[in-house]
This record gives sequence, structure tokens and C-alpha cells, in this order.
Amino acid sequence: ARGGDEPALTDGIHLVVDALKLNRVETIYGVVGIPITDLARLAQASGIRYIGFRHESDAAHAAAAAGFLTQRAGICLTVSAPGFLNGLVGLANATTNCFPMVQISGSSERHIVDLQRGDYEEMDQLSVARQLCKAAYRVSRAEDIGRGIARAIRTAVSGRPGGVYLDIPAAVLGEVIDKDKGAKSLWEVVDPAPKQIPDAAAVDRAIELLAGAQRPLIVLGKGAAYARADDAVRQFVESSGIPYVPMSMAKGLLPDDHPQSVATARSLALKQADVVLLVGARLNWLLGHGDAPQWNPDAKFIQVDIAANEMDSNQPIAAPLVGDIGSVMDALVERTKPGQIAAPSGWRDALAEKSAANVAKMAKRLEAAKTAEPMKFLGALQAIRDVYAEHPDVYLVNEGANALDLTRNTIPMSVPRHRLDSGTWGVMGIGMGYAIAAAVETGQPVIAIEGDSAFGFSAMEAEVIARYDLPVITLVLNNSGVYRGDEASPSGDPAPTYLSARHDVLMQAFGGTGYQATTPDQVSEMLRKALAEGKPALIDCIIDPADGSESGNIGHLNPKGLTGKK
Ligand code: TPP
Repeated sequence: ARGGDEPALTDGIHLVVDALKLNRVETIYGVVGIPITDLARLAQASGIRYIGFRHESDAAHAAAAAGFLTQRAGICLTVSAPGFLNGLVGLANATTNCFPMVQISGSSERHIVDLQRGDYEEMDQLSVARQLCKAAYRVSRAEDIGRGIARAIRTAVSGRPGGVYLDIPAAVLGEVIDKDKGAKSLWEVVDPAPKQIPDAAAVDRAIELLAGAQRPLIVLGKGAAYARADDAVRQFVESSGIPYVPMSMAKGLLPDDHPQSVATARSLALKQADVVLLVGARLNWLLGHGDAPQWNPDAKFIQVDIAANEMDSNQPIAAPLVGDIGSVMDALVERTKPGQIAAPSGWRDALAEKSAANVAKMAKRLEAAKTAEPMKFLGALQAIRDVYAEHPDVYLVNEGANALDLTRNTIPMSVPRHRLDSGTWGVMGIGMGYAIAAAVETGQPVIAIEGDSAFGFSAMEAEVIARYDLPVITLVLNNSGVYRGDEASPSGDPAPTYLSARHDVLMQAFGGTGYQATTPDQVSEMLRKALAEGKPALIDCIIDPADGSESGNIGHLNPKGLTGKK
């Protein structure tokens, strides 16, 4: 029998859970197995919500989306070697997108792994992770668990947010130490993402450039959405009168029907702008690297970014504004004298005219799609658009090629941070993970608009949606293929782009509601019903296999060589 004077003990697993709770972690996304199953159990028993996935990349994508939506590090939990590797896609994608998350992974016995003696799930995980994320750490003693978690959280959310890997070997999870000593080893991170105030001279330099501009333009990126500087962004945009274009995940930061949005005259805006203010948007491939002829070769760039080394990555930055976006936008608002910046009306009129012409051209295509049989992408999307307009608070997740580009252009957003998509990499597979996180973190309903290929990457997570009874409605724009479904095959096998699935039946197998829609009217009727019910549902929207173009809007990125389509 234990004597009353025996020391109270704790172990690594308890310390991990205690440290996460101390840092107000509310949810863990993961897949269990050796050596972390008891960790998930204990977390759940201690009041942390544990969402069990079917594949780690989806759990990691979910943690990343949680980070984007909350400005706190999303937590993903994986097992050794293969589970760890599966999670890395989400960890690397989070880092590319600047979403804060921590992948905590169990790992095998160090003394066996390091001599490559062939352990169960042997892998030098720390070395593998290091090049794929913002930082990678390993805890080697139970007494360092609190330090490891504090360091991982701080690194994930501070400065430019990103993914952090935290390796905790099985032996450390099982290590037993004195309970008091353990408790004293934990701490809560104070002010994890401190403000970074820009230099006043840098702010004034930017204001002077904008004040002298003939054709100024603002580009809002997902960094601006993440920063939650909504009021300051709006104030600066509106008081300056400068036209703006939102990058896809910045849609809704200002409502898409804002009179200064020139999303529908984007090409002209980029081509002619003489001074460009980038707010949380990088000059990467998504913006053609800032190069001519897409951009005016004489354009001067002002860039707002928390990472100084983002400046000059693609173009000379005439006025770098290094700081957190909220502080920079506040400073721009504060230091601009009344009337100092005013976008010339000729420029605004030219963009408005181009915009009206583009909208009129598109209107014809949209009108024709309403009645086309078989259903076109734009037929289904207009039906979704009209129902979504009645529910602006619903989150929208979107991936695919045509399904991505056409949704982005067809469905306006009116609330910040409500659109989550394939992001900087254009990655497939974020769909169900992002949708699950959006539902779990916000308590709001979610619609996921998915290409049929895109959906397949995380389709098994529809079971998670059903198991946790989440209000996620997936609309699969099913044109029977990657890009399209009508490609002839030169062999007895299906063409490389061809696919075939009844996704509604898949959802039914998991206990959710599955619908099949073949007309826009059915799409809107089923979506309305599903939103009213607020239950797991999937609408398989059958789209003309001949609708869609190779790689959507980015077909030009395919290598031409001898085979490239003319
Ligand atoms: N694998 C990953 C992880 N990411 C990718 N972007 C790709 C492969 C290449 N890829 C780009 S879009 C796409 C694929 C496989 C799917 C496009 O088809 P679908 O989702 O059906 O959309 P559609 O164009 O038909 O609307």
C-alpha cells in the first residue's frame, strides 16, 4: 500500500496536457496511435476538445485553419514516422501561408533511432521537419515539456506566423517526475505575438509616395485578413479613395461590393498603377512577381509586412513598412494629413469603366449558364451564390482548379476571414480539414465548394464531419475529372484526368445526408434545405464533363515543350 508521505508524481503525458491547457489550447486535431493515444485520451478527459481524423494531413490542415481563424497556434497531434510524415504537408502548407500551428509528434526511441537499429517507426523526425517549417524543436526531458510548448507557441504566432514542429519521444511522454517540480516547469506565454510598431519616418515616406501618385492601387492579401486590422484598413482605403484589389483570402475584408474594389478590372489596375501599396500580400507568383508586362515597369511599391526580408524579394521596394499590419495601418491613418492623399478621379473613372465592361461581358456568360444543360460550373455557382447571399456569416471553403477560380469570381464575400482556400501553393486537400476547423473554431455553419478531384484528397474526412455532427455542407462540382471529364484515352485505361464517383452516396455511407443535383434549381433547393437543417450534408452537383479548362486560370504555367496545348 502507498504511504501518505510518498511524493506525488506526474508524467510527460500529463505535463503536455497541463502545458497546453495553461496556454489556453481548446482543441487538438490529430490521429492516435503509439505513443500518443493516452495523450489524446487525457486531453479529452481534461476538457480539451480532441477531433480525431482519418489522415494526418487533414488534421494538420485543420490546425492551420484554426490558426488563421483565431490568431492562436492550432495544434495537430501525430504518431511517429508515417503519421508524422503525413502531417508535414499541412505543416509546410501552413508555413507557406503564414498560418500559426504546431505539429506535436510522438517519436521512437532516440538511442535506437540514432544508431539506425531499426526501431518501430524509426525516423530522425527532427531533421526531416526542420526544412519544412518555421522552426523544429525536440524535448528530451519531461522537465522541458513546458519550455518546449512555450517555445513552439511563441515561434508559431510571433513575427511572421507559420508552422512549428515539436518532437516528443515516447520515452519523454512516459517519463515520471515529481509533481511539484513538473508543475513549476510549465508557464503561460505572455503576449505571444507582440505588436511591432513601424518607424514614423518609414510611414511618412510611404504617405509621400502615395500623395504624389497619379494611379495609386492597394493590394490586400490574406496577411491583412489575418491581422484583424479591419477598421484601420477600411479607414485608410476610404479616406484615401485609392482603388484596391483583394487577394482571394482577403475577399470580404471589405465587402466585395465596395465601390473602391476594382477586382473586376484587375488586369488594367496592375498594368497601369504607378504606386502600389501591398498590405499583407507578397509579390510572389500569385501577383506575377510584380514583373512587366503584367505590371507597369515603372511602378513604385510600398510594402506592409512584418518580415523585413520580404522586402525586395521580387521588386525594389521604394517604401518598406515593416511592422505588424494593425500598427502600420493605424500609423498610416494617423500620420496622413486630411486631403494629403486623394486618388485622381480620372484613374478611378478609367477603372470603373473597364470594370463595367468586364461585368457586362461576364453577364452574358452567366445568363447563358443559368439554363444550360447539362449544368455548367457557372449554373451551379450562381445558384450557390444566391443562397449564400442570404447567409453571409457562413464560412466558405474552396478548392479545385476551375472550381476554385470560378467560385472566387462568382461568389462575393462580405465578411472578413470567411473564405479559406487553396492559398499560396494552390494545394488540393485542404477542403475537409479547413471546413472542420472552421465549424469547430467558430461554431458557424460552413459550405465547402470543391472540385471533384480536390474533394477526393480529403473525402474520408466527411466521416469526421458526420461523426462529430458538424454543420458542414460540401458541394462537389462534379465534372468527372481533374479540370474536365471528357478527355479521350489513347489506351484501354481511363485518361489521366478522368474520374468517376457518386459523392452523395459516400456521404450517406457515413450517416450524413447525400443529395444529387443536376440543375441549378436543385442546387439552390438542396442547399437551402441543408443550411436550414445545419447537419452534415453533401450535394453532388453533376456538371457537364466538357466544362472547365486545363488548370483553370493558370494553364500557362504548364510546360509547353512538344506536347503543350496551343
Ligand atoms: N496534388 C496536390 C496536393 N495539389 C495540386 N494542386 C495538384 C495535385 C494538382 N491539381 C491542381 S488542381 C487539381 C489537381 C489534381 C484538381 C482539379 O480538378 P477538380 O478539383 O476536379 O477541379 P475542376 O477544375 O474540375 O473544377
